[in-house]
Amino acid sequence: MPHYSIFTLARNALTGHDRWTEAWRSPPLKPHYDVVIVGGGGHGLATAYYLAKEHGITNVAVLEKGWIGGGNTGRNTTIVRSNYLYDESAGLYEHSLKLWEGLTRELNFNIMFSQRGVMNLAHDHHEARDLKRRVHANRLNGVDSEWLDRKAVLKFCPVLNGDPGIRYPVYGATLQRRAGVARHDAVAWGYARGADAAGVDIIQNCEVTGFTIDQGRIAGVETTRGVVKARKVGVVVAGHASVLAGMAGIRLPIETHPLQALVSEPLKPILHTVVMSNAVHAYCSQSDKGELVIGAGSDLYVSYAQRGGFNVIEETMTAIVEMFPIFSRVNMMRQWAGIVDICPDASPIIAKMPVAGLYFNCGWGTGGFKATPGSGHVFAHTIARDEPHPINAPFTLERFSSGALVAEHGAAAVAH
Ligand code: FAD
Ligand code: PYC
Repeated sequence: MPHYSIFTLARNALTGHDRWTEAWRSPPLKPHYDVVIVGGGGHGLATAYYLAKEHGITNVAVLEKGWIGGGNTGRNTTIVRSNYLYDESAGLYEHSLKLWEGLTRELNFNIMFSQRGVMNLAHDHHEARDLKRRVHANRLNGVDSEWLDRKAVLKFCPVLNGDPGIRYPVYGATLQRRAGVARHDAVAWGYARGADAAGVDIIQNCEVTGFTIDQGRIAGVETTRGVVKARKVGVVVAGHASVLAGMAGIRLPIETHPLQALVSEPLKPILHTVVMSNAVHAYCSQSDKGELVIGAGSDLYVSYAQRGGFNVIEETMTAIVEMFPIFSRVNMMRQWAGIVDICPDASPIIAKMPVAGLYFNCGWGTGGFKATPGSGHVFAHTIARDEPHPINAPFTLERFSSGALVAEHGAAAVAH
């Protein structure tokens, strides 16, 4: 029995991190699986979990080139909301939000889901009109959404700068009260533990380097640990989808950009909600550890560097200090970037590919964390039944030739 310090026990109790995450080691790789999932982020692990739980498919391997949850799942700012404009997106993200609401109980793992509300600020009349339109669209889709005028915004979040003379004064905001934040790595660990318990093999340090395709049908994957045969392969590798698709001879309409975030030193509780602003390209919340979690706009250039440009952070901090002058003397502790896959319509692809038995789930861009449970749920359905779930049916690859886009750019409320 290993010895645990009081600090470890306290952290485990607070974060849901338990002995499983410390004691667990990758099992040996088998030569053949019914399904191989490439990518051990939250989406890949959730897919494996639902394949086992909802479809009884347990001869499954999740192959991860690094460590589970070490990609965008462990690098994001954890905002969970479903206030998207279009019916297709509202259906997808609301499905996910409903799963979030029961996830700690479902996984018996504290994912620290905190429905503290997400506000999207409007700084002028035009933004207000746009955001009000979204409130109405959300309500028509059964998604909770409210419009707050300037006075109500400042009452709800008094640390915001209420000075009407600043560059971007607060004009009003939308508020989704059921939205909030969760603990990012706990989501990966919770799904991993659930999948592992159902018999799924989770293999870390195993990079997929190619696909075996036999007469137009997937037959397996090539990896840094040898060839693995599989009847079906699901690929969920945020930031690297076009690289993997290229290995199968498929061209995806995706661009890859760094997206940055940073956290401050821990503070006593000061910000009880999530505040986002499209216009100033910044957003902020406070983690349960007390750190301010601050996100930036995405870097404009295409890159795979998990670092990002300094100019973006400078602009973000200028915006944050203007929005919250009270934070102007807080020290920033850590900064990083993740690599996000962006589709031209800012919506994901969750679909069958032209190679039989091959499925891709990608293109979540800057907003896929919130989708983790819903994405895994519908992707498992798509793989198990070889046809989309009604919720992901619109999110095809063909929409880029048919024109049936789900154009969420600007409507997704993200400051990128
Ligand atoms: P990942 O967690 O990246 O998992 C993919 C995995 O695939 C990685 O672990 C990687 O190592 C692995 N992989 C890659 N290539 C291979 C290979 N060849 N073989 C095997 N494995 C491979 N979304 C929100 O909803 N809310 C937010 O607040 C938010 N904030 C963000 C802030 C930042 C700074 C960033 C970078 C992203 C943010 N996102 C947010 C987006 C969100 O993080 C992602 O959309 C989501 O986490 C993607 O999850 P995933 O499981 O698909 O990807
Ligand atoms: O989709 O809400 C979001 C988001 C916030 C920060 C990055 N993405």
